[in-house]
Amino acid sequence: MAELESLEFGKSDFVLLDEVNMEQFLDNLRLRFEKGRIYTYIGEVVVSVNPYKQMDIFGKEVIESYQGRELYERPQDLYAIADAAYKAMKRRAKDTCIVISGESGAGKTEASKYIMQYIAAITNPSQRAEVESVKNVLLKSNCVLEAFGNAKTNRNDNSSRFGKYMDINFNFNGDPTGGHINNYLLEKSRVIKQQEGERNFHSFYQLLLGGSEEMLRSLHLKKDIAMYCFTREGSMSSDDKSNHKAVLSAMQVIGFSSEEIDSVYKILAIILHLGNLVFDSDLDCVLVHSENSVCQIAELACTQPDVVRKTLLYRTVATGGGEVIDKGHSIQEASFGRDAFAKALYERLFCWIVSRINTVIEVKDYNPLLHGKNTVIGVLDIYGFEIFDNNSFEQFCINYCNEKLQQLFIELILRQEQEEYQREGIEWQHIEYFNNQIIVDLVEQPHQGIISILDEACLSVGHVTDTLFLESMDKKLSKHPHYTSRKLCATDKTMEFLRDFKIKHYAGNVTYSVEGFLNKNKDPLFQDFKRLMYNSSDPVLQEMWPEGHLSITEVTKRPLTAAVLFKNSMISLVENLACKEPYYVRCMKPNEVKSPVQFDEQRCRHQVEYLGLLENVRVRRAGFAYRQPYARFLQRYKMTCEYTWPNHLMGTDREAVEAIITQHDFQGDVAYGLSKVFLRTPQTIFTLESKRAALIPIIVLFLQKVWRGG
Ligand code: AOV
Ligand code: MG
Repeated sequence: MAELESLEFGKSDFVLLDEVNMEQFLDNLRLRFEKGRIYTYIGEVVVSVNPYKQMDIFGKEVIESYQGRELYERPQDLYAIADAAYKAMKRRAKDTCIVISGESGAGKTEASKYIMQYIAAITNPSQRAEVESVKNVLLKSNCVLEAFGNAKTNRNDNSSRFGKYMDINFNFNGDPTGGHINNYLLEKSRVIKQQEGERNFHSFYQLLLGGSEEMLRSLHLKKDIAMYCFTREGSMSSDDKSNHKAVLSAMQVIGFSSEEIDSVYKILAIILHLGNLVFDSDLDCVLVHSENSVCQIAELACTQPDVVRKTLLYRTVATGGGEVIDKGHSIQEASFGRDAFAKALYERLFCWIVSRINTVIEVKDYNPLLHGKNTVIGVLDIYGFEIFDNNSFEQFCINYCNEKLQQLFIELILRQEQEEYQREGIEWQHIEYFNNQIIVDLVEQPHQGIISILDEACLSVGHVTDTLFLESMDKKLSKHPHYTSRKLCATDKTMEFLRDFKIKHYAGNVTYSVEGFLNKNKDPLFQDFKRLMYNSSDPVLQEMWPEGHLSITEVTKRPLTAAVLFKNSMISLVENLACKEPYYVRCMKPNEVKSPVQFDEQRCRHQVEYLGLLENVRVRRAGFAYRQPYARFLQRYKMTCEYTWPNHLMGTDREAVEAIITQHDFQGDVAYGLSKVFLRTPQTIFTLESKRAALIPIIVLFLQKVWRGG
């Protein structure tokens, strides 16, 4: 049976390939993709290919058919991974995590949703109300976070523009008791500007196209995305309207009060109105062109138009003598302030939504003495590796994050293998990998790394420009094998003005434009805006801006820069994941055109290469391709041996397994660990499977006879 299925649908596990090489790997992947088998194992890692069409392999019935069965006994699926992580957590009280990786548009977010649905479906069989409510909030949170944190990019119509790590807590029964969401660096520059063909965050379009007449009127908005500078670039989607309803209802289910929901939409409206503000100059002072918008912003922000106007046009500065004065902006400064304010408003709103969800799902009153050990499954869904025509600071951070996760994959997959062999008393064999640590170091190393150099540039006094930052990198990194700048390579004098640098990432070369790096890293926002928000009589706005109470003379400390904050959060994320038992889903994108039928061999080859999948297979096979606990192995293959069928009379399960192995003459291919039997070549398991398959009809006939009493 296994053989037959192999022929028709390809090999369900890449370790079963006759030979481990790119051609065989791709042939198998293509065959399975064409046959609708989008998941394939490498040992316990799942490789997933985006089907770009709805598959009927998800849902309640499928979930039911999975329960109680083991990883290798089911059609390969995401559910199996979720189930394995859940069982390890429940049976062995181990914290586990599911790390979903792959480039932008490969299917990570969809996979994470199926995993969450699976966990929700198999827990709380007794339907206890408080557990049901936790599950409900966990599931509904997705819809809200996607609305505010996802956007259409040129690579993915629903691209995650933030990183998300969700912990789900379980009690000793294995039922969810709560959770916690960590969010990582939202791509807030999108609020004010989008690349051609892209959109702002979904939330804006949902509000404009789905908001009721009454709501839009109260927000002074019109149902027309072309009227707003910040949404004009994007186009409508047929889902915006219905998604708005879904998000509203999700917020209600989660427990947002109606005042809070009002504040959320007011903030979106303030941002849209800010985008339409134009500054003008009249002799020696700068004016706001659009008085009407100023009044609307003031009304929505629960403050006075005069205060809003002043905040937009002046900033308070402390002079050397300790005096505080108002200094008028230039037009450029005023526009810069407006944009920084719009971005900051959105970012704070997003973080506030996450923390609001967290207060609802945070485990409360958990007493380990009373309730047993509290265990956790973490699910990681981040923004995937991406290359656009224009790559800036955000892509730099996103791609660095992917380097970190690749590094973790390398370490854990090697470490796990090594540990398993050691634990079982079996010798381990090393396989060569491309280790991307060198690129991680290029970015994050103290003093010599790009983030350090960037920070140094941001913190130095005097007029430092993006170009000076590039020069500083060129000086320090010119010999680094993964760094080049166009300027360094330029022979032609005109090339001196090029402001690009290139990193040879594990997943491909990316050229970044240094333009804006310094500003995005410093991320400055005039204190006046913070004070404006802190003084709002809207409690939600006020809560979002606690540092607004400081006066200009009290603001002395330089905050950490965006890149340093991001680096620190990545380091702690990786530490957190590394101490859990990891389960991996490696997502792949079959083509660039979102086609359900096209298998673009070159693109797939590239992904197999950089994801290190061949090496993954080799590591898995170099030692032992298959391993199974003695009891499980015995249960599956006992029918193939006269000494073990129907029941063995040996002392231990291990001895019974030895009897099966000896009967088939596989001694040379097998090692006996402390709790598991290890098979070196996949062929052995093939042979056993086909022997078993051949016997099944005979056994069924026999049993039917017995039942009929014949
Ligand atoms: P990503 O999370 O990996 O990209 P998504 O999960 O958003 O990618 O998937 C992109 C699109 O591919 C989805 O919107 C679906 O249209 C389709 N898709 C993915 N997986 C499936 C599936 N299992 N079944 C059907 N369609 C699917 V990014 O967030 O951009 O890194 O950063
Ligand atoms: Mg995503």
